Amino acid sequence: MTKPLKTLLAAGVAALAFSAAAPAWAQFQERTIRVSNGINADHPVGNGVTRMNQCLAEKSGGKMKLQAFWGGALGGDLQATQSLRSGTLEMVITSSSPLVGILPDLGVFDLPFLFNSAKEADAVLDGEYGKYVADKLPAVGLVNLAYWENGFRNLTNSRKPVQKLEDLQGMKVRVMQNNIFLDTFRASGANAVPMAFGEVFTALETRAIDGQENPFVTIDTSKFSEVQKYLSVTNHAYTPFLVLYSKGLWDKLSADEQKALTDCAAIGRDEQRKVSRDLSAKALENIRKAGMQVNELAPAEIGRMREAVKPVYERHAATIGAETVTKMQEALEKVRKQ
Ligand code: TF8
Repeated sequence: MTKPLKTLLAAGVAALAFSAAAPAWAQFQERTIRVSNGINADHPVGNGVTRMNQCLAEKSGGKMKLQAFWGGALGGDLQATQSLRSGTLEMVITSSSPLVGILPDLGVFDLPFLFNSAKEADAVLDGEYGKYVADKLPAVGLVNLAYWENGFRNLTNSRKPVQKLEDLQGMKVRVMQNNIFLDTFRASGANAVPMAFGEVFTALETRAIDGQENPFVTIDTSKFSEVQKYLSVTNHAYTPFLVLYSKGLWDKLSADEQKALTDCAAIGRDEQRKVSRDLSAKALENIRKAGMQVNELAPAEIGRMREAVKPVYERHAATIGAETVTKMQEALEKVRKQ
C-alpha cells in the first residue's frame, strides 16, 4: 500500500469512528441529576446508584451524572416526590407506600403477605404488571425508570419478642403513611401510628413508639438496633423502591438521554437487588451482634396473622382500584404456575 493511500484510509477510519460516536454523544447535554434518598449511603441503593452512574458515564461520554443525597437531606420520600411533581428536583428513589395519596393504585404493593418470595416480586415488577402500574405515573407527573428493592419487612420493638398475634396487642408500632399498612397493623391488634421515616429513630429513642417495621438492611443501616431490643421475622410485606424521574423535566430530555436513563436504571437495579440480597443475611448478623434478640415465628402463628389481615384485601380493593388488584392476582397466579 502506498503511503498516501494509507493516510487516506486512516483518515477515513477516523472519520467513520467520529461520525459513529459524535451524533450519539451530541444528543447528550452536560447534566447533573440530583437523586434524593431517604436511607443512608451504605444501603444497597448506594451500590445501585454507583452502578447506574458508571453506565450513564459510558453512554453519555461523561456528560450525565447522578448526584445522590442521602438520609432524607432533600426531604422524606413523599416530600421529595412532590418536588419531582413540581419540577424542582429530578429524581427520587422511594418506597411506593408513602405515595398512595398521589396514585392509589400503588397501594396494591402494600397488601399484606402479597409476595411469597423475591423471585415472585421480580417477575411481577419487571413484567407486564410492573409496566401496567408504571404507565399510570406520568398522569401524576412522575416517570418510573425501574423497580429496585427495599425488601421483605420485619418487625422490631423495645418491649418483647413477638411470637404470636396476641403479642402485638396494644403495641405502639410506627407504620408508613399508608392506609393499608395502618389497617393491617390495626387488624393485628397493634396501636398503629403513621409517621414519616425521618422521624422514626427519635420516636423510638424517646419511646414515643414501641416499634417499627422495615427490611433487615434498612434496620441495620438506619441503626435501629441502638434503640430497639427485639426483632421478629414476620416477612409481612415486600416493599419495592420506585426509581422516579420528574415528568416535567423528563420531557426536556432528548430521546437518547431518556433511553440512557431507562437502560442504566435497569443495570443499576440488577446490582442493587444482588447487593440487597447478599447483604440481607449479613445485616441480620449485624443486628444480632448489636445486641438485638431475634426470633422466628412458628408457621402456624404466621398463618394466624395472615388470617387476621385477610379482610384488608377486601376493604382496600375499591380504593386501590378493582382492576389493579385483579390484574395483580392474575399476574401472581401466572408466576406461581411457572
Ligand atoms: C419506610 C420505608 C423507608 C424507605 C427509605 C426512606 O419505612 O421503608 O425506610 O422508603 O428509602 O418509611
